[in-house]
Amino acid sequence: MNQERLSAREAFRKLRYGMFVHWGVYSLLGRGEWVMFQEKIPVGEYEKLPPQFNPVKFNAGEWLDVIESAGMRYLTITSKHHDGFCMYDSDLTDYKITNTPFRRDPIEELASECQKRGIALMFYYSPLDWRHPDYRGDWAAYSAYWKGQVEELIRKYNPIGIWLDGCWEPEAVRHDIHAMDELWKLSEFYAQLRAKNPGLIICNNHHLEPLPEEDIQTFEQDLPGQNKIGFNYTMPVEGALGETCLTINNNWGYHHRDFKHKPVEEIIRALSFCAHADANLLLNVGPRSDGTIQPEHTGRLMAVGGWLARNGDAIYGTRGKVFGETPWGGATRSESAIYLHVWNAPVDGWLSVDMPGAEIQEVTLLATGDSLAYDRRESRLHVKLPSTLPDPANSVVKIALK
Ligand code: H79
Repeated sequence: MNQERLSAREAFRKLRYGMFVHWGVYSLLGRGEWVMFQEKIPVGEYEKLPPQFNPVKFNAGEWLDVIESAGMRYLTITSKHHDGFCMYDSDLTDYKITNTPFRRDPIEELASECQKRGIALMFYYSPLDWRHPDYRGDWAAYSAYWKGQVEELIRKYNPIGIWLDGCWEPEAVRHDIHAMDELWKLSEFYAQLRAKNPGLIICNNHHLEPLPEEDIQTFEQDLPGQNKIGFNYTMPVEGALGETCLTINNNWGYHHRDFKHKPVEEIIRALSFCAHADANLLLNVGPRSDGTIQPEHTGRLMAVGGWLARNGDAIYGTRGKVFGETPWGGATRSESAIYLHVWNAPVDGWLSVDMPGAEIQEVTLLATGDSLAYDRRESRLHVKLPSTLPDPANSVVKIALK
């Protein structure tokens, strides 16, 4: 693996927590990003949406304010979803946001704001396309189209990487990474991208084992290794960056009747579980058609940001896979400390972990800095928790090492 790619992967892993944004003309209908498919809306009907799209309240600076106060370190946004509509100023199609009444290019505005603030930017791009006539016709022409768009996105907006979604068609390639690679010519394309951008991060949400040229293994609506919903076909593999993507309610794109917003506590648990499993969390919001993020979501994001302001040392830049399962929680580590993430405090107040060898300097509660009593017996470390913990979602114990 080339040096640029190695350092880019290290840098991506250190970010640990990002915002996923699903935003497109489907937000006008407010029934999720699959509305065209689910409600069998004909292309001609769906095409009436772009002329109504005018998100006058969109403000890239305000989105970045939310990202920063949420403690998120990167943004992955839909440049084109399965409906085929481009949210950026593409030279390869007229079906794009700069041809709506809005006229502006929000991707360009976000890219420049991210650059200003040091927030990394990735693009979601769907190679699957429900509208492009060549998709079910001239495969060579369609391949040139989608690959040209991905190259264009990289050239124009300089993202750290690309997040592809939807190479699972046709059914025959869905469970077979080699057949998928053969039909979509993925490996060949990745090599072309890397020839120009050696440090590009490549992600494909196919739910199969990552190809050698892919950097990220995704877990969609799933914590790493849990496979609760049945379409993340692989267990976490060595040598890939892990990334879980979750919706903040039950939809990716804006849904006006989805009130199942995840509690703050659940988001904190998901984030710390991912870090414990050595994976990133990409948490999604679906902004409304006026360009704003709903307050039910910004409020929750701020609260998680508050927890991160106190406990970020146990998340950013850490590595996971420190211990196996414990009854009380998980763990992460940095060069000089091990962090115990307490999700279910033991009733007797004693945490117990394997700690052979390591010389301990001090054991504290990360959020308050209060010292904790501990006891070492053989290769085990026992830490006494206080009777009231600083945070019901996750109180972190910091074991500073010598
Ligand atoms: O962009 C988001 C989803 O739209 C996309 N990936 C994430 C990041 C995605 N496309 N397909 N899938 C995920 C899996 C397929 C789910 C489906 Fe369904 C079940 C398609 C039809 C039935 C979900 C439920 C969508 C429509 C109904």
